[in-house]
Amino acid sequence: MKYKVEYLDPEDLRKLQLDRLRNKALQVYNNVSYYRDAFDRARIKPDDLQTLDDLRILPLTDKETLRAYYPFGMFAVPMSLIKEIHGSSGTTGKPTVVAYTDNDIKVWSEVMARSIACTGGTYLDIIQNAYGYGLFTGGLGVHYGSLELGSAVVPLSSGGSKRQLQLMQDFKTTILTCTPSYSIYLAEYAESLGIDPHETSIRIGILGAEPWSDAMRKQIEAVWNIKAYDIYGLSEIIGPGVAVECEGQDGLHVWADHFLPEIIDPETGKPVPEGQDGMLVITTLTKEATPFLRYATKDIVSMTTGKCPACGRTMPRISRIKGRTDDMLIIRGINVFPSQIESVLLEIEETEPHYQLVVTREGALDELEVQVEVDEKFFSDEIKVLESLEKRIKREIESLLSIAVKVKLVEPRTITRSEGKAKRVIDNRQI
Ligand code: DLL
Repeated sequence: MKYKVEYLDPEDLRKLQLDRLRNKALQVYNNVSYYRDAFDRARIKPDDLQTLDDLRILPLTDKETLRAYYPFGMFAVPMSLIKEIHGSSGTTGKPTVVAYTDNDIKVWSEVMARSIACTGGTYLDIIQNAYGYGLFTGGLGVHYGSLELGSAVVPLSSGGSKRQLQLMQDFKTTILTCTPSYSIYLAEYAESLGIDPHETSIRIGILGAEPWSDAMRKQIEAVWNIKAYDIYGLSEIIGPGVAVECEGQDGLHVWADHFLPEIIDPETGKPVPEGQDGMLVITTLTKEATPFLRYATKDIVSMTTGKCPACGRTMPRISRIKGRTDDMLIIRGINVFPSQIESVLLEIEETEPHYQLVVTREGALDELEVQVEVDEKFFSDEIKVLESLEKRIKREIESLLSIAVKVKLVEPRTITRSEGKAKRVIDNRQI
């Protein structure tokens, strides 16, 4: 299946984008107080957006904005039109909230169907979907895309590796969708059970939600004997399906008829020249429930325009995600901000606000250890007391983050103090 829009002449694409941008600007101006204020402060009206570049006069929106308007203050339509609500990690205890109308789900299904098709998937494929179903957008995003494309989706969600392998063999699934690190873990687990990953019917991996490298791609392709493609997205924009690789495996095509990309210098806010690294900023051109103008993804990429030599699509390509401008970590596909952990620790009387997060990759899976100093008053040699405190902290953090963590209590004044910014994170993963 080929979506013609993916091959639009660049001039026609710009016209379509401008037309959609002007409509969207009017919608948010009329319905979202945050954007009305932003336009008023810039002393412009939506109608003054005469070119795509005119957008730059508006400020960036980010997770902090969403936090300030938690939970529904950024909605641009009445609740009666909202059909689904998702969330992503906020910087502290509360998630960022995003919503979908009927049409938003249609667009999401379309961009995900296009993404699966872009990697070579068709209606004949059986998709083993091992992204988590829930508030996280990975599971349902792939699910909707598969329905739209006409392939068969097996909604396994994340985890349950034994069952994943059993059904993979019995159902002869042909596409695996999960995080890249889980795909490696699953292959290793298969081998440990005496199952040869080469003997399965998997032919394509559509992998994302966390950073990975070309070296990891080679490893995954070799261990499974498949083609592994990078898929990118974020809840605030729609979920997975913002950008994906084609057979060229040289950059991810951004579905720019729905998501208008800009690459800016995160320090100055100025656009960076083509091919240079900067922060990806996205404007949703068609989203109805939670449309965002100039959403700061905090992801560092470079962008290339022009017809793709491999597939002929004219949609711009972004590089792999090269890093972040903030301190967000992704542990087993789940976004974690040190400030979230801090907010838990500050509530616990027995600990000091001195902590460090140590991230390692054990085999293919990420481990997060939270080391925290115990208050002198409470520090006791009684192992039982310390163990129960450790367990309590672990429980609290795990219930906020939904991932397993290790907690290690350390003696007062043992975590290295810094004279400047505290070094909260030691990331020992080699990705
Ligand atoms: O991770 C959506 C998604 C699901 C994408 C399944 C791909 C596959 P969030 O939980 O909101 O949404 O996290 C978004 O994850 O800003 C990036 O920092 C990171 N991320 C997503 N895809 C990739 C990728 C989903 N392919 C945040 N490579 C983004 C590197 C990625 N980082």
